Amino acid sequence: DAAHTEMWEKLNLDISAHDGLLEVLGKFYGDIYLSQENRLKGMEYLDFVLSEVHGLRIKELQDAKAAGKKIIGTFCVFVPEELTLAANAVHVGLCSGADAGTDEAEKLVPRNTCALIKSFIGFKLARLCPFTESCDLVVGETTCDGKKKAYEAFGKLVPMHVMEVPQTKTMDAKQLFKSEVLRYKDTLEELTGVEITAENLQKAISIVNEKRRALQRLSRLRAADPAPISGRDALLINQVSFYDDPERFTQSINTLCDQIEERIAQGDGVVPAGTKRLLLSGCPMAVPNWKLPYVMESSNAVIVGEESCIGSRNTRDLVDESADTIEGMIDALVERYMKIDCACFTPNDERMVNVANMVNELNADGVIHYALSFCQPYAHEAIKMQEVLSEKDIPMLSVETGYSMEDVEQLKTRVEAFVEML
Ligand code: BJ8
Repeated sequence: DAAHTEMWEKLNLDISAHDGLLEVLGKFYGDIYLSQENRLKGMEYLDFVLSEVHGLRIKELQDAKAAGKKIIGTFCVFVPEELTLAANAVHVGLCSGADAGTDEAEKLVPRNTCALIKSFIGFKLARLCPFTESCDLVVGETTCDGKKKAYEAFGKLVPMHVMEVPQTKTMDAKQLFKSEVLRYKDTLEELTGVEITAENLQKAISIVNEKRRALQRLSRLRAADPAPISGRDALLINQVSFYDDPERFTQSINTLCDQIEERIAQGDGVVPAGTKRLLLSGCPMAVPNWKLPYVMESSNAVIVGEESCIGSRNTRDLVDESADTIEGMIDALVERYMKIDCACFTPNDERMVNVANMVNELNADGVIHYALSFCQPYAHEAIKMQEVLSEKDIPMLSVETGYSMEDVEQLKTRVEAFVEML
């Protein structure tokens, strides 16, 4: 509507390109989401949030800014949301799940860079993302080579802070990460003028833990057969968890989980009992990267878990809440964040253990490993995971793909053949 357009103009978006994006997104969402049968009533909240993701949610961010709050954008689950919230700032994940401005982006990063990186650069250069344009600070991190080098170019386009994330989990590495957590705390305090205290940090830790608890509850409920919720919907929930207001989000997910419990008690599901169950494992899937989940769930299978940063890798571990001093809380944050089993670490054996555990807990019949094309860390781990899982007789299919729709048919043929042999 007119008020939204005015807001987008103020954010200096390219209005006609942005209109085009929303149209494509709306159509894509209709085909992949709204066409599903037996959807839970509680998903209406998610449909609403998604339909207003560039509208009402951006309005909320603008209102927050007008009230003096700062907006922090992130690309990785290593950036502690707890500190952002403690500094009374808003923490949002910047999506990067669609091709946009690719030609321009390829002037700043090599062509053989993963689609996620090209996407956040392309969205910025094409002036398409109201979240990026709303940010007072974007926080990057030294995870994969692609991202850390891309931030050198991206940092010329937006105000940036880059956290050094270590590549191993030794005591020294933890110490390094702790100093980076403290440096991020200082940066936030300077930006917001808010001092991070034991009191506001404790509250923030509890808010984020509650969000993770609600998502853990959702994950556990997906062990039921028939599957009570589609993988697409569960992915959407995890995606929305990165930009919705955390307390409102937690409440709506708990309401949705109540509905799921009722459904399970009645023996109902989104698919018939006995439908083949798949675990999706690998790179994060940012909005609107729904291609592979859609292909999987149109191949006589249902996704029962996402081993990904937009999924269990972000929700599995909670921050210990027993500390009552700021030092103790910072240590608890460091402990928790250094458990993340990102493929950028070496070694990263715990990820293999976590995937096998998820297969068991969720009664999955097989794993589809997903690496974005040109993503070195996850492509390496695909090979390792194939080995580890085959020793346990867990079937796995390794998929490498980007955001384009060109390979949908080919993917479908491979996924169908995999499901058939389960
Ligand atoms: S903690 S997974 S969010 S780094 S797909 S940009 S790895 S080349 S996203 Fe990640 Fe943090 Fe790790 Fe999670 Fe590089 Fe691969 Fe691209 Fe990737």
